[in-house]
Amino acid sequence: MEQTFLAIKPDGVQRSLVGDIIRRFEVKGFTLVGLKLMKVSRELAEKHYEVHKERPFFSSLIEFITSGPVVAMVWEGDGVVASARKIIGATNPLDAKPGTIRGDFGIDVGRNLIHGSDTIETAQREINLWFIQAELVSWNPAN
Ligand code: IDP
Ligand code: MG
Repeated sequence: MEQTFLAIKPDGVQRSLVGDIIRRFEVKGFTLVGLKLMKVSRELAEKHYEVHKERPFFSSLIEFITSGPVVAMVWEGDGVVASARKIIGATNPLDAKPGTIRGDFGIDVGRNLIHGSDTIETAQREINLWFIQAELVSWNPAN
């Protein structure tokens, strides 16, 4: 079954949006299989954002993601990687459509509330980086 990695960033936690954000993926019909609140180490943050290490915003991105608690999650379902990206919205919240998480709650690209894996391959890499297998729960939703 297809899985994606999502992380509510420190701004989402600080602004008490955890419940609202999780709810959007639940009511859409995806299945939550991993969930933890954690303070992210610099090492994990740098590995997670490795592809951006030459970008000018890299150090501020690492500073921010390690600044407070993050809610790390794995969600499962057919097409979940691309669908979650649609639910999240464009990287810059000013470009994100109303109805998306970033479109509804943000105005700043450096405070865009949530991370979502961009491809199935990236999702597998990120799930393995953030979770150990024993932290993931395989279950069949009754509905
Ligand atoms: P994504 O989160 O929509 O996949 P990426 O291009 O992978 O966007 O960038 C990773 C994160 O880096 C973004 O979510 C955002 O927090 C930050 N970021 C991206 N572009 C900029 C920028 O131009 N200025 C500041 N931060 C940026
Ligand atoms: Mg990305």
